[in-house]
Amino acid sequence: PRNSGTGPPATGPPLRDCQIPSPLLVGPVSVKLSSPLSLEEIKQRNPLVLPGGHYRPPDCEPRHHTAIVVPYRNRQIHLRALLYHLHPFLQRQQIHYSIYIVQQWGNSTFNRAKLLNVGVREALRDEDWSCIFLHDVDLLPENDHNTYTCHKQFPTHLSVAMDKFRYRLPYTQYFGGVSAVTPDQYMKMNGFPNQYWGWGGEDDDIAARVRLSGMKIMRPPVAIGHYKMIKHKGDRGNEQNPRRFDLLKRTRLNWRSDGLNSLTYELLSRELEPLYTNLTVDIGEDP
Ligand code: UDH
Ligand code: NGS
Repeated sequence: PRNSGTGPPATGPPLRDCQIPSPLLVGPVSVKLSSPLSLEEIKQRNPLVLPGGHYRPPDCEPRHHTAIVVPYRNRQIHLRALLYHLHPFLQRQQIHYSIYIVQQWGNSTFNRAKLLNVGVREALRDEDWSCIFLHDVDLLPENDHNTYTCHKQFPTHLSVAMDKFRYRLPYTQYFGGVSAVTPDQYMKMNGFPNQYWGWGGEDDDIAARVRLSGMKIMRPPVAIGHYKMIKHKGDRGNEQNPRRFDLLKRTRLNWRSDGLNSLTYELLSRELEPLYTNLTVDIGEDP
């Protein structure tokens, strides 16, 4: 297998385990949004990141193995801002990680949750990740004590205090933005719905699946779950989904049959870019 694995590097003496918490953490960071650097410049600032956006702490054995999955189409500027912030952020946390950009091919209506399903499946073909992050491209974490690791038992919602919601949850069940699952938790909830084409509701469906599969949602304290959202208008091809309320009424009936076990797609390409793995995928269209 391609698996470079969760074990120590093949050569050299064994490393000591990374410390908890990481001594490199700085706490709150100020997030600059204007004119992100070029990909080339970001690469230069992150010399230890390997092709595909892969990183492993050089001088200790990481305790965490996290895949970051980003649903994506046509958000170049946001992507650069995310990579600029996230690479140093994750390196300060001394995590072994990779960043996967799951790009929806074509012009059919955007489907965030289905892209996330694809990302999870493809990431797990690479490595035995212990944690999978589901990360919107326009959200930048503002405090590195918000660790990008998973809770053993339950899914986690990380973006609990976004600037656009005046640094608090918009509503208790909100699960949008940035969340995380272990492969086991993901399987238990049968992944995410494939049927939400367009904006809205898919995150509420995912939150409902967590509950329906007998789990609950973990969250960091509001004081550290701070995120800045890069402001933007709604995207062409991601108009509000008029069916989202009807779909949400049926989550209880549908979650066992729609999800990971009904996922179909065609992977068109898989490229190891200097700062991320680029998956381009045909996920079909709203029937
Ligand atoms: N995304 C893309 N490209 C698109 C659409 C969505 O990459 O064309 C991804 C991206 O990762 C984004 C995520 O899907 O962060 C969620 O989409 P969003 O940013 O549109 O959703 P959000 O709720 O913002 O964060 C909505 C702003 C417009 C609201 C219009 C409906 N009231
Ligand atoms: C809810 C949506 C969620 C969305 C949240 C925040 O109403 O998908 O608003 O939206 N649920 C439904 O539409 C059923 S936001 O303020 O970010 O545009 O995430």
